[in-house]
Amino acid sequence: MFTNATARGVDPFPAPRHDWSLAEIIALYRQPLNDLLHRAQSAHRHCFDPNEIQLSTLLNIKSGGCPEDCAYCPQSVRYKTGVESEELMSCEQVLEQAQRAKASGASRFCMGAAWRSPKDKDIDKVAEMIAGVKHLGLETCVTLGMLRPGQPERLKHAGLDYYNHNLDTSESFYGRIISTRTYQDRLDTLQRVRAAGINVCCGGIIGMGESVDDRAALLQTLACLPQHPESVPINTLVRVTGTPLAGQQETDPIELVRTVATARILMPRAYVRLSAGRTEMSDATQALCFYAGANSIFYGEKLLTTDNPQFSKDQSLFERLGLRASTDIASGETPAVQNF
Ligand code: SAM
Ligand code: DTB
Ligand code: SF4
Repeated sequence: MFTNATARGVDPFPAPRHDWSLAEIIALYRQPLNDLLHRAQSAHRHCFDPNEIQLSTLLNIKSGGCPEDCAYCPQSVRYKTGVESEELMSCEQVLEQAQRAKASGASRFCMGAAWRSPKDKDIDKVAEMIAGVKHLGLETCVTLGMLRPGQPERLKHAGLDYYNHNLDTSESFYGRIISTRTYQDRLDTLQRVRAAGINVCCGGIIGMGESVDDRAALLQTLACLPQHPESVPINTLVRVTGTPLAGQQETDPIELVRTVATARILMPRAYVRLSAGRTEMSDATQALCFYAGANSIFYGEKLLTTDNPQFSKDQSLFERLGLRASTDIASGETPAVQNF
């Protein structure tokens, strides 16, 4: 006898929507946690293996000295955070780190640069790095700031799989965090990246003093893009001494779990990444985030300038939770060594 909803002709998982209202998202976010988690985990299981986590490794290829004023960021030249301004790394240095990431089991290698926007000669150098990383059989991702017309095409040509560019928060809270570029600037870069055929990695930060409505509005903007981002990083603010946000209150872990679960429901096919902030999170919080639908992490002992959990700590967490590293690589071979 057919009893489930699909068999009765009612698909419990209709095609992903792009028309969510703010009120609907707030209602999802605020519902009793068990109901929210159940719905998020059901959506997750419909689209993904619930025990598989995608591993991305980050490398800061150009550290510090950034002219922008993002209030959370230790790399802005405006704040005294102790982060030195460095030149762009050489291609050889980058490829050495990419080899290590591959040997550790990462499937994606993300290169970040503390730029407002890259110059054309920077694009040439980064293109060489992308081609080299791709040749190693890793997925490639870069985050270089705002891109001008024509630049995404050159990155795509070099073999770029993903471009990370975060909206960070809601449009209305945004002005409290950044004054040197507009929300629309960010949307324009995202649109150019998408038009060049590059996968979009776009998310935000929680714990900057924003309200639940701001978190819902950020998720609404992401979920109402013509195509959902393929990756959605959810960062928890890392409170770096010297930045204007250093004195923010600690983020309530339950709010993080709610944000992850809501992102999973709104963008069921996206990789939702539990991003910055994991060193300060308990194992239980991370486990709840994985249950809520997070299926990607930054793997490696450093983010850009701040610490990320030790390899051994993540390996033990994965073992205890019965999680595996995903070996899916959209564009190449699987990693040579699997640590999990
Ligand atoms: N400069 C480029 C840009 O802003 O697009 C690329 C690098 S930037 C550091 C990438 C992202 O890292 C930011 O958009 C923000 O979401 C995140 N981030 C930076 N500092 C952070 C912090 N202290 N805590 C959490 N996330 C942070
Ligand atoms: C993203 O969403 N988070 C990463 C990556 N994209 C580039 C960066 C987190 C940075 C945390 C602070 C730091 O280490 O400087
Ligand atoms: Fe610069 Fe990016 Fe940091 Fe903003 S987030 S200050 S643009 S490095």
